[in-house]
Amino acid sequence: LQTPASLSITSSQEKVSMVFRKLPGVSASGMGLRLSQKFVFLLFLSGLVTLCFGALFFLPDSVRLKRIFLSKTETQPVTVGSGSENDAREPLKRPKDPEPPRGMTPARGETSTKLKNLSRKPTVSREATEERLAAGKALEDFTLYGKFKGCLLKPPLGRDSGRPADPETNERREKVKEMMKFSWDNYKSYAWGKNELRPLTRNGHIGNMFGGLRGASIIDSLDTLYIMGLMEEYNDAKEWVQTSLDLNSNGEASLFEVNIRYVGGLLAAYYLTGEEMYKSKVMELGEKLLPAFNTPTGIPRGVINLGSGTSWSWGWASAGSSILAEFGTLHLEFVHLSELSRNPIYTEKVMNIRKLLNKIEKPHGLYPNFLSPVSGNWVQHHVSIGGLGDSFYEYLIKSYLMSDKTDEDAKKMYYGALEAIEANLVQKSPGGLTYMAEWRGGILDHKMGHLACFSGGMIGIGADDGAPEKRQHFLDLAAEITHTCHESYTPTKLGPEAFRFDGGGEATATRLSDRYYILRPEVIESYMYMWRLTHDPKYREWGWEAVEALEQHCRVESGFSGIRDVYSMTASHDNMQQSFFLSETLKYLYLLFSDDDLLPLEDWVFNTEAHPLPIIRKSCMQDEATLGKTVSE
Ligand code: DMJ
Repeated sequence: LQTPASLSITSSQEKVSMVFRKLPGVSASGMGLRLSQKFVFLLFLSGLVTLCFGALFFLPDSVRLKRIFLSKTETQPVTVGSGSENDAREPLKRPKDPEPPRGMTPARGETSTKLKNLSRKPTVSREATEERLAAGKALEDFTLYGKFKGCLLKPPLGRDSGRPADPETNERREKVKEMMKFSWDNYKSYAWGKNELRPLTRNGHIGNMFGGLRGASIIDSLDTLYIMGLMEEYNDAKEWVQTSLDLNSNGEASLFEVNIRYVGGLLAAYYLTGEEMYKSKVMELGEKLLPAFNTPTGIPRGVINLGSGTSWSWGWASAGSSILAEFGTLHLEFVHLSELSRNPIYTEKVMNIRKLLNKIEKPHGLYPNFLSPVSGNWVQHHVSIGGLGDSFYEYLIKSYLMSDKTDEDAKKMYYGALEAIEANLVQKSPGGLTYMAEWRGGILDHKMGHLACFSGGMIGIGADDGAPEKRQHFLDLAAEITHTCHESYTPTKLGPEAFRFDGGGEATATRLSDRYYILRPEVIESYMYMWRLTHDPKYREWGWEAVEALEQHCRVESGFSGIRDVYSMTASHDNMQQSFFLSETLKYLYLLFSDDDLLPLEDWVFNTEAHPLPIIRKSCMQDEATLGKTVSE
């Protein structure tokens, strides 16, 4: 059987023999044989040459043969510039790595990113130029961070990370560290990347406060893990921020919550570690918050869509108003955003709020909780040192302290507000307890929220800068408020959400709906400040009571949970481990049992979520000599 292919071969062989038949003296078959031998030989030779040439590429650059056969550009050292012949022959020298400013060591055994970047080899391509620019920026960042470090009076972590000499105190501190590790490990096992852990159902909670941002517990824990020396856990947290914190969310966020937890948490992580990654993340986030200020008065609204920038007021806030504790709790973080970005816009935004509040008439010198972002007028006359008002007052005194005591307006506003509070809100109960009532258009509501218990610490840290004749009085007032809040912690030794001083009650929750405790920090926060200010051992004892109570009533198999009734010895858990438990409650307890040189108050202020921000020493930062300065570790 003949296939069409075999037919075609036969026909071409016939064509060749027809050609060879025309050459005289050579038989067609003999001539074809010799030609095909030559052809095979030539093929072999050319293959050999190709192989040898190819092999040249595998020789080391120093072999002469290689330099002869291969072009110069591939083997010569890279050169830059159009200088003299001599210059051209010089291999490009690596720019000398800048010496780290004295006193600036990479964070806790890590090589910081900026140092790694600075030591990378440059090339002459476009990438090289970009790399050089990046290196220049890294150097600038490095310098900025070095300057900030040089302006601290003391090392942030103290002589020995705040380890107390007294063995019992140290044991207590270790216990708090164990509680942090336990909370963190369970969050990591069951809720990694979500906002909070639900410890009973062992899953994660996302909620709707952060506009689609995730990992609130991670961001809130960064600095706590770091100061406790839980480095493995800190590194997991850092890696998550680096690889998984997605700021391109498109949801509705509380401007206040995102600011105090995310902006505050990232800023603190940057200042403690010098990791540029935190800085660039917080810059990106800060920009997304700016559209909230686009209102007729510049007073931001409470809710912002992080994607579109559209903002609006909370549905529950009367007549589309903004909340004092929300727009009044941006100052510390925004001033630091301006510091780091060298862009004044953030400071301008919060200064504008300050200006309006300063100008507007205040009933009896008090600041009501609701203000219209459109008209700039108060909407209701409800005044409270607790929820809706609280951290506005806190940020006044802390703005003054954070400015290295140069922000005189903040100081004036703070002491003015405190005077009005004392005149109108501060009360003594029949049993002799000092408390802060709430004020509704002149009528007092004799109730104090757990949130208002932060005010013991606030009045304490501001005591020393008040008028000389008032200093002792302020310190006494701070101690009295803290004492009242401690009194509310009974019988479980945990405190209710709100307690009253009327109807025969003394710091007692009379309504069932006020009896819950959601792992809040405020009372413990005041213990910490009062300990630092007075060293009265009772504050450490009270803190230890709280640790034991948390262990007994809030610790469950897979984390810590809030409870529904602080008056019941059989706990009913709310199944939520709040992120502020990791950021604030456990941090303040840890600081309470540490030496005062861990995050010393001479250098740091804590934002309202307990994230430490450094005091800005403007004149020191501008001083050329600062970079070489150091504080002894
Ligand atoms: C925290 O998020 C902050 O302290 C805020 O200022 C008020 N409430 C919680 C903790 O209770």
